[in-house]
Amino acid sequence: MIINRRTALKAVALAPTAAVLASQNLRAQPAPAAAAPAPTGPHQLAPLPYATDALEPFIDAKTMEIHHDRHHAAYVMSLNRAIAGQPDLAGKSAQELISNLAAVPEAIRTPVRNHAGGHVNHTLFWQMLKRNGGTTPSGPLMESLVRKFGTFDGFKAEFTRASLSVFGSGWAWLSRDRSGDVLIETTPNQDCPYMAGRVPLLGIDVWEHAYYLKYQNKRADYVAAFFNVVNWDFVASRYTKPS
Ligand code: MN3
Repeated sequence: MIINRRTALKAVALAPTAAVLASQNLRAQPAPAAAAPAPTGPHQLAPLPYATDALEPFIDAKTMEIHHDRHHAAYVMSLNRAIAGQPDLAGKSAQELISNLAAVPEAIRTPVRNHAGGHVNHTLFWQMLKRNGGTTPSGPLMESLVRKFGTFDGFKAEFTRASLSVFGSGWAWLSRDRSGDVLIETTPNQDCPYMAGRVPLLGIDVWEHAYYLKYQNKRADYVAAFFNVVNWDFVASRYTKPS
């Protein structure tokens, strides 16, 4: 067979490349839903306590929408899936589950750790933020911060350093230990200070999904912006609450 240019082009057209096949496969996938289906199980996703654009320009609306409606929703759904068929666990809150992981059967301990941790962390995170936040705390929390870090700016610098030090995905926290002292710590993945018997007061999510759309690789800019939307009344109230 004589192959002229036309038949060669035709042959190419009839034999799609792997890349073309892959892109057709991608197109055949159903588009991801804007929001995960309602969870079936004891754990529920509460709505954001404010509009998705409430924290603009510091945290953008699209990031908040995806972060809450998809990421947080997925933690709730996966937690319900993990504890399905475990009637002993169904009555426990996510906080109770992560505060005593030893009581969770070993076969599901890792998914419970990850997804109950993600549920608790994000439920707190939304409440730790608000429109026109920022400023400084007052009362006993402020006294503790000054005692520990010298000044409020000293605390901010230390918290920022911790946030930037997280390698990979995780969180930085201001926590309260059993003696009532404040401390700054970081956790990997969706681990939470509750897992170590401490009370999380303020946390910053430094997973890339929390800031990449607006800040890309500039995590330091995201951390600096975060301080403009901290709900210090909520954080201070956690410092004085019993548990
Ligand atoms: Mn997150």
